[in-house]
Amino acid sequence: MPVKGRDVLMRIVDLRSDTKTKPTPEMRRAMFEAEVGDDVSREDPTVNELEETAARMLGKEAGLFLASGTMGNLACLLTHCRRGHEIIVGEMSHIYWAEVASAAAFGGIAYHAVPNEGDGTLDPATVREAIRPDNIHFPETGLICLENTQNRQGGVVLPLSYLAKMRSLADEAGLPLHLDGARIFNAATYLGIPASEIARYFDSVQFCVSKGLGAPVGSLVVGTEDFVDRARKTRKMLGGGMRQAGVIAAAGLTALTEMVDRLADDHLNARVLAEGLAEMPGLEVDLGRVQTNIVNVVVTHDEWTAPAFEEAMGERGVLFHALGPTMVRMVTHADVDRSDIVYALECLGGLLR
Ligand code: TLP
Repeated sequence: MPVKGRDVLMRIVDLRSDTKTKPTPEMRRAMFEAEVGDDVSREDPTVNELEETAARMLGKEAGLFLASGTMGNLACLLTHCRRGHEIIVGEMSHIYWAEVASAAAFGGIAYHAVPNEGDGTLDPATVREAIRPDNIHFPETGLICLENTQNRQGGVVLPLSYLAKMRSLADEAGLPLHLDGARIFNAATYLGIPASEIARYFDSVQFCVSKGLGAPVGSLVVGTEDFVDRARKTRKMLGGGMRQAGVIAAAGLTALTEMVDRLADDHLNARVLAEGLAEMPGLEVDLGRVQTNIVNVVVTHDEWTAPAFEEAMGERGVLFHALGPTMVRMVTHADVDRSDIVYALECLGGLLR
């Protein structure tokens, strides 16, 4: 994608996030033509269709359209829990790291963070220990949260056998299980199964249409009819009731019907990128962890820290983020094709040589 740089036309390869995807021409057409109504009173046919489609694809009774993944997760947490509850989350999870402690701020809910293993899982024994026994001094555990794919850990996918184990653990403890499935369709693509095969282990799932699926806005929450009815009320309480939202839901519908199958291309591009990076001096990539569209790269180069590397490459039009002093993250998506990957590798190689 060439854009006007300071004084020349500069090619930009934007690997900062799959949230950077722009709506496709099909999405814009669908948005233009969308039938709309007042969604607060459930009169928007396009929102209704999106919510039904999401529920069907994830094998749940009902769906709810929200403004963002953050709002989707928060609506679920507030619906499952009450003030004084504690939720068990991975210390690398997006809910814990990057959602502004919203469940604490708005719901009086405490986070009980447990370590993520290298493969993104939470050790079941550690989770079992984190569940509070009945004791007058202790808060009550209200929910266990997992994330799939696991963003901060390079988009790794949780195995189905692990999900089954965590389901039994939650059932034994009488606790609900929530999935931050912002990228559940990437996980399903990697496993070669429908997303419903992942969602079946969870009471509630939040997923985003605004990431790899390319829609400009929105997330969905799916679960039982009763849960989603209550989450709808929570969304209203958060100020998230929308009116003629069919205009944006139309793009979400296009995302679900036309953009899921192409995620495999992003995964292939991520692999090509990762293999190229792994050969460069001063960069390390754990290729076994490159399963979906995210590549975490450890910068071991003598002359470069991750932030300096980010800045220098940014000036050359290859954009990505440093996750700390030694780690950068690159994300492939619908607006990055194979030639962009080849170009990015050339630029990166040029800088490190
Ligand atoms: N992730 C974004 C932001 O953190 C910048 C990204 O670029 O990866 N769950 C997971 C696993 C996510 O990765 C994200 C967003 C969210 C929830 C929140 O979604 P939004 O941004 O729609 O609130």
